[in-house]
Amino acid sequence: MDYAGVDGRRTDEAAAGDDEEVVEPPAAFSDRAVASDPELYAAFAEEGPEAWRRAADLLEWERPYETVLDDSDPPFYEWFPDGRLNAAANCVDRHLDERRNQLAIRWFGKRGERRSYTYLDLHREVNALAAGLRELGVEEDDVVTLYLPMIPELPIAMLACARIGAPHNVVFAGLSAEALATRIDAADSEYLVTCDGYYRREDAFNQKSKADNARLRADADLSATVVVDRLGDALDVTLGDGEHEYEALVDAHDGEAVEPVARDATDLLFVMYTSGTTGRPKGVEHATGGYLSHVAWTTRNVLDVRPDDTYWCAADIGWITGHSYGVYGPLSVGTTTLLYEGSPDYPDRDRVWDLIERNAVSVFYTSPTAIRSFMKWGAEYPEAHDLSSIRLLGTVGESITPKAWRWYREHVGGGEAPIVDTWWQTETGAISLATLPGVTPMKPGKVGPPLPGIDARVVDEDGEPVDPGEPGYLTIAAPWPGMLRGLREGDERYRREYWLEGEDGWRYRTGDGATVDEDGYVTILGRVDDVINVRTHRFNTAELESAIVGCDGVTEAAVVGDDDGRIVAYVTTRGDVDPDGSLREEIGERLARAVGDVARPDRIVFTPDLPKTRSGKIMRRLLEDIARGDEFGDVSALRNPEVVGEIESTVRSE
Ligand code: 6R9
Repeated sequence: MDYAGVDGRRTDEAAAGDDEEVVEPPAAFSDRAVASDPELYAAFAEEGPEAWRRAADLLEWERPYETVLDDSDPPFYEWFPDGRLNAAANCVDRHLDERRNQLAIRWFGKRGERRSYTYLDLHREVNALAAGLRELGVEEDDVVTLYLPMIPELPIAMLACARIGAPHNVVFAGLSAEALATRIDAADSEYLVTCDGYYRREDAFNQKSKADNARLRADADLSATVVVDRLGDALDVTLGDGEHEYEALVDAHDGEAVEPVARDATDLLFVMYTSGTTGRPKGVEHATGGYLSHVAWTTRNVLDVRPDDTYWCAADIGWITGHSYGVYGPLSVGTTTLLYEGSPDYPDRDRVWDLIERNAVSVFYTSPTAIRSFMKWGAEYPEAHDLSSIRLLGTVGESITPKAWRWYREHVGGGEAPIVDTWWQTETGAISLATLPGVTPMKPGKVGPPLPGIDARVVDEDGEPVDPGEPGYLTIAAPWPGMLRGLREGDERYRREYWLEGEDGWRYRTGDGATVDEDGYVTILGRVDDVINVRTHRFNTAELESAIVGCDGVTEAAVVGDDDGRIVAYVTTRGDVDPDGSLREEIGERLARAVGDVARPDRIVFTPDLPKTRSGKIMRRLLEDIARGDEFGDVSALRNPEVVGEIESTVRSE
């Protein structure tokens, strides 16, 4: 099989922890859980793709689907292909009869501001903006780029696009002008929604000037830009030709009704750029029907969310977790979702717990990176608050250690709440591996078995299942509804990037290494390709490294992530360059420009050479172990084993 190597060391470490602890779902939870039937696993296994009707039937279809899956042309699968629906109508309109005055979105801004939208408010503003976008020329299938921080206008703009059948292309607000320009061009997008700026702690930060720079760089001519006034007088932003004030646009169309456009289930709902195995980000395309079905089903059955919950997914909407579980999941099931613009430690380190208490949040979904910070700050912060409203906790983005798992349960979950460790990817669209919290026992540190209907397998180089405890590649052997429908870069790239044809059919490659235990519980070992996950952001190493190598005097670079979600860059320079000069700063600046502030390395280690295999491949795994302070194996087979000790002592001494 066409994989990079998996190494077994991590497995031994995982096995060395007392990960055999099995935690039963608490009876008080199971009794009321959305998913309470252990037969669900068997039902999905027996029924095959048809079983996913359960998910699709959570939605309202404009034209009911008859076919569940068209798999006549693998790996191009079509879910519910003859059905028609509108995603925004499913997230907004259909809740109006029962709960028009229930809160849909409760927003907390960085300056302590609050704004709340009932489903009726949301309906009104989504309609007005949809009408406004139409007036500016947006038609069905036009891609609209959204470059906004965590303010209500972001989900509203997503839904307004969905309403008129215009796929959105959300670009994380912290990405640079250059990254935005690349994504506008790659998505052939002629429309942009952005804002004047936003607050970073106390300072007003100019987002519009980044958007202006992107506009200058992009090949595409933007037909129209809509600008949200986030900062009022704090920033003086003047609008030029083709630029429109969001508030004026919405006011002008207030009260108008825009009929939701019925989309084929296979029509594009959105594109999301993410890092792949090569330097340029790739545009993952999600189809309307399959994506929304899978997201709604998992929001209910894995996150156990119901309309009367107050639910909080702390992920930024600029990434897939925020799309699926910050917007489409919660709104499709008709719950109240919290949207938080600020940072978890501002004004103080109890901000998250304060928000949970204030809003009686019942389901909280975050990342291990965040949990590690909470642990570091100390249990006194959650303990100072009444968190008894919490019924379920979730985690996503990377492996959680048994220690962090226990801390999270003890100090946030009151020692009682089940935790769902959810594995999935931008490409899978929705949660794919996790326990069903009311049914499946938990094992701290292991994500759990594949969800019902997800045929995930850990296999060796030949595609054969590995023995329990042996490392292998995580693959998915049958299509699932939330799967990407393709890549913006075309069918060939899609096939090459993700699919392998074996004797028993097509296999989706996740790019993750994993082990599986006797009970079918999967432990994720990390990526086996050149992708790193840091602070819940996903980067391609080549993308970052090529930016560093662009600095004058740098000869080579290798980028890894450490245990605390920090970016560590190992850099070699030309002999005549003084690494203690301005180079450190320059590297940070260049990464911020090329990718965004999120990509600034936390640590730069200058070294005379990088450890390489005999074939010249940089040993990133080894560098990662050094950054994490982990033990590493025998290095004698390297071309230059002598550099390892030197790098290690530099890292330790800093
Ligand atoms: C949703 C999201 C995907 C990669 C994935 C894997 C890692 C996600 C995980 C996990 C261990 C979990 N990952 N969930 N690793 N345990 N519960 O994060 O999407 O940004 O595309 O990243 O994240 O390596 O392949 P995305």
